Amino acid sequence: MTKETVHGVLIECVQGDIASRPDMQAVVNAANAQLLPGGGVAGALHCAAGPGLEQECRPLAPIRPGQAVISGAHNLPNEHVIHCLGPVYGVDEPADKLLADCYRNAVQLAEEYKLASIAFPSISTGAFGYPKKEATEVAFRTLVEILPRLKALQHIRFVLFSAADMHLHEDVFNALVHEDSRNA
Ligand code: AR6
Repeated sequence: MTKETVHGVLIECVQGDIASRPDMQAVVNAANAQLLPGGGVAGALHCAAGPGLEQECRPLAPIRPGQAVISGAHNLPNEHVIHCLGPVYGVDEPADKLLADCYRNAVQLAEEYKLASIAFPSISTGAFGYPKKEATEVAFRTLVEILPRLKALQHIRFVLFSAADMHLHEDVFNALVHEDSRNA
């Protein structure tokens, strides 16, 4: 597990299920356009949240690739769910910009709601087929760029399902943070 404070924000990568993060104010959903339960992260979050989440989301749908919307967390142990629609790899273009928009828009919503902590899954890297290393680089590059401007957020956590995905995130993050500090 990697933990490092960058520009006053604690960034960490942990292995596990994003639906059981009781110490985070917001969890991010790798959603579908209709904000329906689905599989993967969306399935796990809706299952733990209960039917109230689907009901609350209905009028917020559909969303476009790169967009983020916020809801309550219902039976999840959090205050909010931020739903992002990642790009379907090879279909929604430019994929890197749309994926970056997801992270940027999710963080912006967290800031608007004055949330101190947010947990992200690796958006688009499951059913949507985005290559994991490239997606991880987009995620961290986007976040590292906006860290200096954050006011409310103090803690960003990546929750990765597999040990391999966690190590990939650690490696990409460490490389990028050291590149960032060399350029500072
Ligand atoms: N906790 C953390 N990470 C998870 C979990 C979990 N419970 N479950 C899967 N992952 P995906 P996408 C990882 O498919 O690619 C859904 O059906 C997974 O290994 O959830 O953005 C929706 O309804 C992968 O690395 O999201 C959409 O239709 C990553 O989370 C579509 O999939 C994202 O996998 C969204 O596809």
